[in-house]
Amino acid sequence: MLKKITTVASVVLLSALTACGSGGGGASTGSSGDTITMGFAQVGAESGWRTANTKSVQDEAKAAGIDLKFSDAQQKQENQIKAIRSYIQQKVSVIAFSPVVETGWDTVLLEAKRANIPVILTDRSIDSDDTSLYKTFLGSDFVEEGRKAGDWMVANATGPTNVVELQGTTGAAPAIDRKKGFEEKIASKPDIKVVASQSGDFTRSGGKQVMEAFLKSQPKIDVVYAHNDDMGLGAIEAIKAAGKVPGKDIKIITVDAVKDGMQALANGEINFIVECNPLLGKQLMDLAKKVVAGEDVPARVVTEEGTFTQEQAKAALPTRQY
Ligand code: GYE
Repeated sequence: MLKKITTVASVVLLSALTACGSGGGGASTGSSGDTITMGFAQVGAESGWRTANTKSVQDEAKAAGIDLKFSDAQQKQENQIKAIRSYIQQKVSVIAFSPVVETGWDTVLLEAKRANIPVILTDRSIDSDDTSLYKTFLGSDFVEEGRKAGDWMVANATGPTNVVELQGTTGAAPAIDRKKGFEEKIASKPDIKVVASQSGDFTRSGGKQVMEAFLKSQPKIDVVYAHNDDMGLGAIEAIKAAGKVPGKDIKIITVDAVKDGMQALANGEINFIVECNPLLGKQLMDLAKKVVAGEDVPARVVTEEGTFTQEQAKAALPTRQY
């Protein structure tokens, strides 16, 4: 601890020197004293999950006394990179972000590393060989979520089953991994076929649009596997508009278990939801405090989550937080 403070103090001194005597002021770095400043580069506001996640981060930062600088990248990597660069310039104590896609982060994260600003990945991970670019990754096991969806499919398929898949954002960890886990589980059942698979970008309108196209191009659809509730809810609209009954004529599996999804599940329009917990704020702030204090943190923190059937959704809804 003491050693860390000394290291950080010399960094502050160094940056003060390189600032060419620009006359005091300076950002509140965790190092300069009490307040930890966190720069948080959020993906966007694409889904109910994201809204709940943002609220959790904002509420818990406040509760922890952490000064939060928050940006919304509108699902664009370039915006997230810009936000991270600006946090580096502002000399925040810690940067946390949820990478919109998996690849292409090494350069900007190296800049953060050189500036001695620790980075925490939250919700989504990156695909990089250099694990020294971040301190920890807090979030769900998306492959496992895909497996849970696949298990339900295998257990509930009766005869030949045509599945259409609504993928999340192209290149995003949850889209890649939820696809992978599902495919792994249905591989043993040649009767279950994914006949079409396309990205709906994790949004309701995206899910609706892609489902409309699937309904036109696919002669027989038995099941929709949507990588999140919002796209599943969009698909429900498309299915109804095509004169079919969601949950009966076409079964629906989704991931997230946010309120609107759970309501549709309880109403019988969705058949199964795999839970993905967006309430990461508390754990994130705890990790941030440790990282800024130079304490060791586990390289990976996995969130605990379950699954919901229609009956379980009815029971859980009244006390659901998000
Ligand atoms: O499932 C989806 C959101 O990264 C886990 O992003 C998150 C996913 C979530 O848009 O609804």
